[in-house]
Amino acid sequence: MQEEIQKHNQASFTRVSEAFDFLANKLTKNGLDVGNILSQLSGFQVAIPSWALGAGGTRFGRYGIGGEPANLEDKFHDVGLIHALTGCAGAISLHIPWDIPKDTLAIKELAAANGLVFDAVNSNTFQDQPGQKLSYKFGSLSNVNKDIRDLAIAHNKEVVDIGNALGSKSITVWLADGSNFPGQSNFRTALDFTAQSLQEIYQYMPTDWSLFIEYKPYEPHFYHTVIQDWGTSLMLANACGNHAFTLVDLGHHLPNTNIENIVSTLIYQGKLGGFHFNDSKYGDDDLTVGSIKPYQLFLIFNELVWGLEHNIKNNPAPAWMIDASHNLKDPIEDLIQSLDAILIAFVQALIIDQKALQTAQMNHDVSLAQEILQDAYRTDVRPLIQKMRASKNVAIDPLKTYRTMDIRNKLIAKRGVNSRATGL
Ligand SMILES: [Mn+2]
Repeated sequence: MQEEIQKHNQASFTRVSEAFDFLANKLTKNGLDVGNILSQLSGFQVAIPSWALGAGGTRFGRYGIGGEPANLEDKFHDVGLIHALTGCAGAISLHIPWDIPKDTLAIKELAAANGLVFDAVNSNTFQDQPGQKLSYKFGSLSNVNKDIRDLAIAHNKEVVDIGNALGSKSITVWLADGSNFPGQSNFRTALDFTAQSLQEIYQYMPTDWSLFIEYKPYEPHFYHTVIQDWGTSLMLANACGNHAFTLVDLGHHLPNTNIENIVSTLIYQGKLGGFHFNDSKYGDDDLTVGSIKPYQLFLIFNELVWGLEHNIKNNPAPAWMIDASHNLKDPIEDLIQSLDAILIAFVQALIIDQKALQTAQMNHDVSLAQEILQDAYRTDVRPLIQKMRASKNVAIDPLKTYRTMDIRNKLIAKRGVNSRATGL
């Protein structure tokens, strides 16, 4: 694999070198430390969730892509492949129970062989499992029935145990709990039960673990959601303790929400635990990162970079993950495009002239402040990413290499055209 990637890189070395030198020269003149930017880029790793390697579905249907990974081993292979191509997908995030490892030791070895570590594990109380006696239909951690709450808590504890055996250090809880009709649920009771249930899960975690609480304004329920927004998540995290954090999923906001402002506020409180990347036009569309609102992504990265550089409350390094659904594209191509978009926004944020921006802000120079941000945003930073990739011996142009190597057809030949990813 490595050798073949190198073969494809050969043709691009001169082009990359020239473009990089030109850009690096310009950035250095602007007072930027290009070596530092390259090393930050090189260290940036985004987790791929185990459910992202197959074709996604809509409420109306699902179309397979062919050669999908039908078991956990194949999923590791695919994430390992993306990591070998891009150099920035060095972690996998498991969904339980869709992807319960049968042999922990073997799975750990498989991860290591693919250069992967285990990111946050994800629990699932948004659907009933085969043979489950009590149902989550009317809620899980928030349910009025204590036996159902206990079942959901026990599941989360089991997910912690599985993650712990693998070397994971965090659990992400996303609750589908809510109601569809006024009067169906008592808001406060549901919230109170949720707080108690989360605290029980939190107490169970090893002390070096983190709990990430994900919020979402609506869907699957359409009248009320128990953990509807970042404020509710933050409140619940604070009620748990120091190792509980809010997780921001880009698609989990009402249209036009200022997500960069939320990110800034959470880092200010040291409570931004994790981040789920995707993009959307209307709701939780789960589209390719950067495909619809790349400027918003850049503005979010501006807050992330600045906030973590001025980290007054010691916000830990957030867990980055792509949480998207691939309904039309080859999932591997979609993930490569998402990783590219994330790296581009990250570098663009790194090259913002922060000193000049601060001066403009102090002088109430609104026009100049906008110019400074947009100057960074309009810079083609891809030569920096290509240079980083060339020096890491991964693909300079991952998507092109993936296609030239004809990997999807090879996967189809190996796994079959009807092979379907588990989960979803
Ligand atoms: Mn998510």
